[in-house]
Amino acid sequence: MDIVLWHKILNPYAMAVDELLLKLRNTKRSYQKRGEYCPIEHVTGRVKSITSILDKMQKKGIPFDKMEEEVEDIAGIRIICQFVEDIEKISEMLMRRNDLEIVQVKDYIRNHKESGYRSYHLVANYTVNTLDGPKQIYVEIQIRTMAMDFWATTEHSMQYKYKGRIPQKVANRLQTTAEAITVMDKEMSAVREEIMDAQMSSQLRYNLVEDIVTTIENLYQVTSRRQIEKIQEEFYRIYSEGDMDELIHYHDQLDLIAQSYKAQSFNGAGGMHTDED
Ligand code: 0O2
Repeated sequence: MDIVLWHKILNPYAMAVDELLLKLRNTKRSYQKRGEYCPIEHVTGRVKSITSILDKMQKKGIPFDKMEEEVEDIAGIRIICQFVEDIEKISEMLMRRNDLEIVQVKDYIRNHKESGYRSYHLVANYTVNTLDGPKQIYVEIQIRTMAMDFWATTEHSMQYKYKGRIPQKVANRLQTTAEAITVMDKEMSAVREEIMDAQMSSQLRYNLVEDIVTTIENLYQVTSRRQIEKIQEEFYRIYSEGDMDELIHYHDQLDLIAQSYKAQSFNGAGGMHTDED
C-alpha cells in the first residue's frame, strides 16, 4: 500500500480555503463600500478533518487512490445569508467568477434530505498555485440561510454524539424543527424588503460618517486648525440630531469644500496646516 502523506495532500486544500475566504470576504466589503445590499451575510471555511475523510471513504467504499477525485468536500466553504432569495443570487455570483468552474449542483432546499437537512451545495474546480505548480482541486461551497445553518449545526453535533445513529424520537423532533425553520425563513422573506431597507439605511449612515471623517482628516492637512474645529463641531451637531437628510447635505457640502481646496492646491495656492494656526 502506498504511503499517504496526509499533510502534503491537504496543503493545497488549505490554500484554496484561505484564498476563497479572502476573496469572498472582499466581495462583501466591495458591496458595502458601494452602499449596495450584499446577499452574503458571512463566510466560513474548513479543510475536512482526516477522520471525517476516512469515515466518508469507508462509508462510500472509496479507495485511497480515488480520494481526491471522489471526496469532493475536502475543501469546504460555507456562505451564510439572511434570506432564501439570497441563495440564488450568491449561486449566480459564483457561477460568474472565472476562478471557479461549477461542475455539480446539489439542491437540498428543493429536495431536502430525509434528516430535514436543507442547504444548496455547489462543487467547483479551483486551481491553486503550489510550489510544484498549479493544481486543480474540488471545493464544495454550501450556501444556506442563518436559520438553515442553525439547524444543520445542531443536527451535526447530534450526529456526532450518536455516531450517526440518532434515536428515532430525537430524529423526529429534528424533522419537526426543520419544518419550523422553513416556516421561519418564509416569514423572514415576507418582511425582506423592510429589513433590507433598514440595513441599507444603516450602511448608508456608516459610509457617510466614514467619508466625512476621511474628508475632515484630509482638510486638516490643508486648512487652519480653527476652521477644522468649526467643521468638526458642525459634524457632531448634525450627527447628534440624527437627521439623515441633513447628514447627506453636510457630506455633500464638505465634499465641495474639499474639492475647492484641491483646485486651489492644483493652482499652487494650497495652504498647509501649522500647529500655530
Ligand atoms: P464535515 O464534518 O464538515 O466533514 P450524500 O450524503 O452521499 O448524499 P455527500 O457525498 O456526503 O452526500 O455530500 P454532501 O451531501 O454534499 O454532504 C457533504 C456535507 O454536507 C457534509 O459534510 C455536511 O457538512 C453537509 N451535510 C450533508 N447532509 C447533512 C445532514 O443530513 N445534516 C447535516 N447537519 N449536514 C449535512 P460532513 O462529512 O457531514 O461533515
